[in-house]
Amino acid sequence: MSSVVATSPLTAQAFKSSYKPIWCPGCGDYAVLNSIAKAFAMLELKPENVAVVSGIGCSSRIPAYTNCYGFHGVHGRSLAAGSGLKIARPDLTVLVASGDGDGYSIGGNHFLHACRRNVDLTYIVMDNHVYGMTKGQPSPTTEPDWSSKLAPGGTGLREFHPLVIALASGANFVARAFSGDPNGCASMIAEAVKHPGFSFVEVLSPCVTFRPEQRAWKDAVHAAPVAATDDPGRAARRIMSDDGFNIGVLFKGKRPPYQPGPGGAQAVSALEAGFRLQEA
Ligand SMILES: Cc1ncc(C[n+]2csc(CCOP(=O)(O)OP(=O)(O)O)c2C)c(N)n1
Ligand code: SF4
Repeated sequence: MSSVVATSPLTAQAFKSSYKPIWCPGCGDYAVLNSIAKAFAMLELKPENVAVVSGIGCSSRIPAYTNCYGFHGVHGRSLAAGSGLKIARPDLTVLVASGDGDGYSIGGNHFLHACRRNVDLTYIVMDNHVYGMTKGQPSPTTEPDWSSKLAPGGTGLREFHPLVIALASGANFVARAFSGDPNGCASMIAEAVKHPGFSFVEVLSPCVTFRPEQRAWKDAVHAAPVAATDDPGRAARRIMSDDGFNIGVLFKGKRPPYQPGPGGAQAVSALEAGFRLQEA
């Protein structure tokens, strides 16, 4: 008689590795890690079917803290690696993680073209409006008048507007989440993973060391007053005029995800063959 082994869905803990994060106590990234693990559990994924890809920064340490396949690459290139991986291995769920410095500055060009390509992956940016890992330089999302030791008097530069740029460039799902609401953040990440094409979730995640005033974000955030739209123009107008603290799914598009043609699939197999290790 054959026995039936019941398999129950995995818990969020099963998606975490045994490495203890070395983030500063109180850093928002702890909660983002929890939300990502929770989202994978909600979706009943398995760690061996998920790849987490990142660049460089405190936020980009995330792959090591998950139990999934991981790639901690070079600064600003996470989307190039993640897009290539998804094209070569469409069976995997690919989540790319970044910070505002990694993703919008050195990686800004990749961001535009990843939105345009619409490869079916999820892009999470932990935005703390500062370069945390390299000790507090202003990033593209830093407020122009934020004065610090490294930028006395502020940069005077207008902030980069990631959500609007994502919409203008063709992202198929755009949301803003807050690390201080881990359940809401987990649900948004799960929705982003399920949505076809390039899904972008900007997570406000305070850097308590270089931007301690961001602890007040918990009082500033509020639910977006309107439901997600499928009209990118309308979504962009709303986001341009909001206060930067509207939390929710803001845009759900209908663009079909990128599909490599037969030539592309053949090129990937030829590349794989070229890189295959020869037996001694
Ligand atoms: C090519 C290159 N340039 C610069 C650096 C230095 N560097 C490492 S992390 C980082 C900024 C990270 O900031 P962000 O992405 O906002 O992440 P956070 O640490 O705030 O999470 C920089 C400039 C690098 N590692 N490689
Ligand atoms: S420096 Fe900032 S972003 Fe980096 S771990 Fe510390 S609190 Fe987090």
